[in-house]
Amino acid sequence: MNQTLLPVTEVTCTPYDDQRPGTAGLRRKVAVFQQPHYLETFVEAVFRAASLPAGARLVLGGDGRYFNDEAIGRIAALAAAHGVSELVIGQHGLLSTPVASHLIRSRRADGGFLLTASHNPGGPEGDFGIKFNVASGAQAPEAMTDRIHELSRQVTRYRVAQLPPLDLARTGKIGLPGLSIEIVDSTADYAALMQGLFDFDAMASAIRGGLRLRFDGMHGVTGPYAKRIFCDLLGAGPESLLRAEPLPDFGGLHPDPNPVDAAELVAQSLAADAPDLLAASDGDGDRNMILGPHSFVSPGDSIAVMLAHHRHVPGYAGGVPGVARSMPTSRAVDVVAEALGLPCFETPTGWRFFCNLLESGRIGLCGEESFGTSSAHVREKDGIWAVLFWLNLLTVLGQPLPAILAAHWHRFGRHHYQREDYFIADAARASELVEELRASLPGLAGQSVPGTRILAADEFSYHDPVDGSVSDHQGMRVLLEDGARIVYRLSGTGTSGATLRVYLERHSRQPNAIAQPPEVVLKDLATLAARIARIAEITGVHEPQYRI
Ligand code: G16
Repeated sequence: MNQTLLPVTEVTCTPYDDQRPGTAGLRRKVAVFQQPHYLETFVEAVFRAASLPAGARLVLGGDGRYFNDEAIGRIAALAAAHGVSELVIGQHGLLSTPVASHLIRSRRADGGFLLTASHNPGGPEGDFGIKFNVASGAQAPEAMTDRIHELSRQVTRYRVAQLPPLDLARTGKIGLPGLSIEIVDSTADYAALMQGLFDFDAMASAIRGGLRLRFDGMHGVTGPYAKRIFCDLLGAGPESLLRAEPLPDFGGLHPDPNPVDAAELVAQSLAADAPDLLAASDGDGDRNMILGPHSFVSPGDSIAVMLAHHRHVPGYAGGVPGVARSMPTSRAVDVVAEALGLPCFETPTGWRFFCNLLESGRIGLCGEESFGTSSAHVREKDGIWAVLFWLNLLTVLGQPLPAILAAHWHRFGRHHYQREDYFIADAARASELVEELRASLPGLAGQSVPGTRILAADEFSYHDPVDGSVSDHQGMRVLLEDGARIVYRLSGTGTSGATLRVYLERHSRQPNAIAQPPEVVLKDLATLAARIARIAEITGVHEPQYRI
């Protein structure tokens, strides 16, 4: 018997040439996505590259930024025309990135579209993005994103089904010919996942006993999840949440949880009556920043402390098989892994590189300098998970956050760390800098520099131990004889110009040095890094736009 299907229209178009996904999906200005057929061309290329089974099930949602809901309707129309038979969509079009990954896994979906430009600004003048995650919940691997780009240049026609307008506010099922759409309130699913990992009774009791939490949602997607978990389930008061209402333009702010963009929270951490734990998450809920009274936990320290104490947290009490960090991330976690006798993997920047390691059971925790941390519970980084991990640690260790950090540094030494971001409006200048630096690498080893010598200089290449793939040109590193390290790479998440990231790191074991702030300990390294790469001469940019 023939099944009745939605009417489908074929549309002809001219392909675009610029749809190569970056570090995490395709990110462009909203105006670029609003060009005729731009979104459809990319999504069509994803469908062609993904080769989904007939009657596939997909998850669909985003961080609520401007253009989110319109994109959901248009992607749903393409999906139906491609024979997708089930769509799971977040209520109000909202799904945080880790929750989308979780839903893909828990609903046994064949993949999902995540509509986000993460921490990039939103609104009509801001950025938009589309990311495709595969059936494991992981971001599409590099071979697939290369294929998507190749196919996007060949799309001259696509098909769309005619769907009625979707009411994304109302949860429940919408039955259409050949297509079932389920609008889900994902906060319950996510809270249940977190309850399986953390000791909610102990955390609630600590909050009842006076532990004070402050969470800044930065008007991104995490507000509803934070309210459900921190307030409804753990009993924190409403004053614990800041900017917890998702807004399409993030209130005009840059929703990036770092000390510069979340300066207000940092100021609260420095007040005399600072809460015990302060944290922020980004637009799509995958990044996190952790603070305590007069303390900032750098992302590299965060994953290191988590690893050192993971057996105290119920979901990790059985231990983890290993850990991973991206190459530019501080090596603080390596020192802990070595002490625990665990393997520590070094991957390129980009969460997708952790996913094979997670999927094959080689690692149980991973983290990145860009304020991302997570575990094998999903295949994305997870902001609220990181906050709960720290809250659980404060509860079981019974020590204030600054004391936990100080004890960690006392035992393992401190990896002073800083990232400098140089915004270079003319991307050609940035490419020139990279080419020149690459050419200079072989001659750097052995050169004397103030106070020490360059031990080695190379370009990072990753050999994936699971699928054997090789990823070249993943950042240039300069190692000094005193153990300090400089790393250079270009950002893959921006939407205009180029951003050169310079990562500085020095490991200190002496109490005097440990007590110093990173900007003091790393000052000479910053000067050396700028000199080696001839940043000012080649680009005309003399100062970083950000020091994080
Ligand atoms: C993405 C990736 C991360 C990466 C970060 C920074 O994060 O998922 O793995 O570390 O970009 O990338 P870049 O240095 O190339 O700008 P998000 O939170 O933006 O999705």
